[in-house]
Amino acid sequence: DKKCVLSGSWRNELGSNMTISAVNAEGGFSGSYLTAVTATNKRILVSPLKGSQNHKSQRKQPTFGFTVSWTFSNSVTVFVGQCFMDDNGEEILKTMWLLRQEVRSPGADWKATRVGTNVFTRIK
Ligand code: B9F
Repeated sequence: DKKCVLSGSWRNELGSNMTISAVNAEGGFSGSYLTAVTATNKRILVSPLKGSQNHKSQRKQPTFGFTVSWTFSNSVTVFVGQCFMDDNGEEILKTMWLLRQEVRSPGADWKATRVGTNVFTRIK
């Protein structure tokens, strides 16, 4: 039975690209993320990501999480998701994310977090 493997290159429905390194024995991985979108006119740069996969008994469809620390802004996005084998035998990552923006004061906290979903497919 084919297992869903996180390492490799992926693209989401926005056109963002990420590359994930090999997953180590502890489930840890790193990689890089190039977002296709930004809500400001900042110049987009490649940003590093760090994450971990739940490794208990080498699941076929593992859960994982990773953080992208944006190099071109004072914000971070955390993703959580699961690596699935779809009906065509293709790997697909279903994720949800929280984007935390830097704000000036606690009173602005209410508007500091965005939420969404992204679906990634492997770049071949
Ligand atoms: O647009 C974000 C940003 C942070 C501070 C100024 C600009 C950084 C890029 C986030 C990319 C998101 C989407 N790309 C993707 O692939 S991460 C989740 C989505 N999936 C202005 C203030 C806060 C946001 C915009 Fe900004």
